[in-house]
Amino acid sequence: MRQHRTVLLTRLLAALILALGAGTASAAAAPAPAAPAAPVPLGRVVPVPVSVAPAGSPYTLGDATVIRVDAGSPAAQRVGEWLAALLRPSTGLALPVVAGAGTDGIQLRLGAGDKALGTEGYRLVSGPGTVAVTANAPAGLFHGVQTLRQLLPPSVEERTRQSGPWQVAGGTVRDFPRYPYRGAMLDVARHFFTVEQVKRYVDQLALYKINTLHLHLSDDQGWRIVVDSWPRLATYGGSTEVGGGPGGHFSKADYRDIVAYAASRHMEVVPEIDTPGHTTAALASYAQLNCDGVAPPIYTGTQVGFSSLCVPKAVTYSFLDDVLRELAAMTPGRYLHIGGDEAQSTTAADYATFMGRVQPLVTKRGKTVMAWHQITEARPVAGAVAQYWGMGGTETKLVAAARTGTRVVMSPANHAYLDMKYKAGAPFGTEWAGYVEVDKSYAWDPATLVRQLPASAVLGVEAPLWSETIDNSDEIEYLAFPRLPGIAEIGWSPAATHDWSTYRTRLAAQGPRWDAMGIDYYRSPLVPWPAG
Ligand code: IFG
Repeated sequence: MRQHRTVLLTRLLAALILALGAGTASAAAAPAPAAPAAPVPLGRVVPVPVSVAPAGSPYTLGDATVIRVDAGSPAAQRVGEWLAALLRPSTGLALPVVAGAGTDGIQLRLGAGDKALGTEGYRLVSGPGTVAVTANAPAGLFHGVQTLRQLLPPSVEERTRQSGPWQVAGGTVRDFPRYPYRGAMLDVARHFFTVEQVKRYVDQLALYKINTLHLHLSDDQGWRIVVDSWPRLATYGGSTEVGGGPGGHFSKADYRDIVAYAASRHMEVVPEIDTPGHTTAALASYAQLNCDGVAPPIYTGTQVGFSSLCVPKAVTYSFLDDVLRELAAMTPGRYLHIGGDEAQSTTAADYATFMGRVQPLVTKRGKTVMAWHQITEARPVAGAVAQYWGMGGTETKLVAAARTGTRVVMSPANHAYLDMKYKAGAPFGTEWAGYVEVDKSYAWDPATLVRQLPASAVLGVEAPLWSETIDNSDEIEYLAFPRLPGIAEIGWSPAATHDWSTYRTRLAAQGPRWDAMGIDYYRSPLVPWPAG
């Protein structure tokens, strides 16, 4: 009996659902008009701006939109052309770049009359008739344009025609960086990366207002830059890499190409020749550089700390003088990085002697010494920059050096090393500094990371990507995204804005943009990525 009643009830329920379904079906016949996609909210930008004041209606790009730049500023013109090249394919709009007056369209204006913006800050004002980016210098225009880019739909990153509307939310953004040095390092020594692969990474860094590209050009496994006075460094020292692959090297023209490309994205290149350790590729290229006069084979493994230039030999310093002379001549940037890390095969006394003799080879050419923070075991010259790669806590020698003028770039290995695995078993990366999921890479403050370090000594931040375990762009992108944007935010945005719970939603909104850019990112389960 129960069975029978159940069947009846089920049938009745089914009939009821059908009837209702039919009812709603008729209602669905007249679908509500699709609401126009709301523009990206003004504050949904990475790095988060200093101040955001939503107001009024959005600016809508259209056929008549012109990109207006100040007359007489080639640099502003180049920012306009860069923006036009980004927007034309996806919007299908002409977007002519016009020098001169005009108060409509997309305006890129210098002379912001707001000193607090510095050279990299900007103001963006968006409303129905115009969206205007104003800055004190072209770099500020370029960074303001990255914000404008992020306020447009992610589909603007596509290289084929997309449907709009192309709107920029109404209101005002006022923005400028917390730190002047916001860097990313690419290790082209363990595995070699081509000029094109470096340029692709530069373009991805520019979206997050990174302004410094540090290239790790030499190590035990490879020497990656031509030095005319020591030609075997590149031809032999660059002939392999971790795992024994073909390696490679940059010609001087390649290096100049990278420097110019980075500069066009308002990024300064910092070249690193790691010394006195991490030098097997050089020692293998020239027997006379070795204390015993015997050249070792180039190393294709991943151990560290076993090599050293020969500190007592005079040839070591004429070698480095030649290398640093040629490097300085093709580096418009302020810094030459001389490494200094993991010199476990150099005695402390020799290390101090070595650093005392090598730093002047940098400063006499008008360049600033940069080195890993172990240089504070020796005596950094005045104005030197120590790059901190510890894990926070107490660093007495670093603090002492900072108190006498050494500035510090923060690259804590347990937060900012992009070659740390996300989690156990993840592909690519290493784990000596622990696993670093995206929340951990965001969870630090450069001003308080090292106890007693004067906050005023912190020049900025840098995210190193060591390449023992990667050798192509997809793998760079898997490790760099989604962690790099958070480190860029730590370098740019006010400390008061630092909050994982709000950051993670802004980060999630970057996912569709990376999809459109073809960035092969790690979809961390900690981020509420949009569906679809
Ligand atoms: N430490 C070494 C790097 C690289 C890295 C990998 C520094 C300064 C471990 N030195 O980091 O050469 O091997 O995570």
